[in-house]
Amino acid sequence: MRKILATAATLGLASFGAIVPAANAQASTACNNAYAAIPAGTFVAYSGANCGATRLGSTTSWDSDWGNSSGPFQGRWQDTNNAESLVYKSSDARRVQLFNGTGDDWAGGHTCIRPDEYYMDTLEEQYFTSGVEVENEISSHRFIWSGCGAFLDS
Ligand SMILES: [Ca+2]
Ligand SMILES: [Ca+2]
Repeated sequence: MRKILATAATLGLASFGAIVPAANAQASTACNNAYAAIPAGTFVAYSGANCGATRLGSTTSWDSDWGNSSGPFQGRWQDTNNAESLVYKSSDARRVQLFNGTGDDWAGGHTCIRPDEYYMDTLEEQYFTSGVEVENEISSHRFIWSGCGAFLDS
């Protein structure tokens, strides 16, 4: 469903009402608008569900610690362990690998957002390979060309 909505957004909002369930219209519009607005290759995380609350970071690069004061995600908005929705406007076959922990050893529980997922309007009931729920638990990310132990599933 989310993939259909994202595709609809690229075609224009005129057709939106025909396929969006009323209860989800507002939430889906926010993530679709976010997807439409960002440059290709950009990954964005929000502190709230439905691409709401604070936009924690928007980047085409990696960050091995969302809680420190360097890179696209910093402690300013309490980025680490705060993301509840994501947008990824892929420009190639890379997926964004998301980690529960930090560090450039890129180890521990992780999952990925596929290049054709478009966005995740919630991270509830999504889990890292460690079994930890992804919602409010992402602390680092990078782009990878292949492999990943798990994928977010909308
Ligand atoms: Ca950082
Ligand atoms: Ca949050």
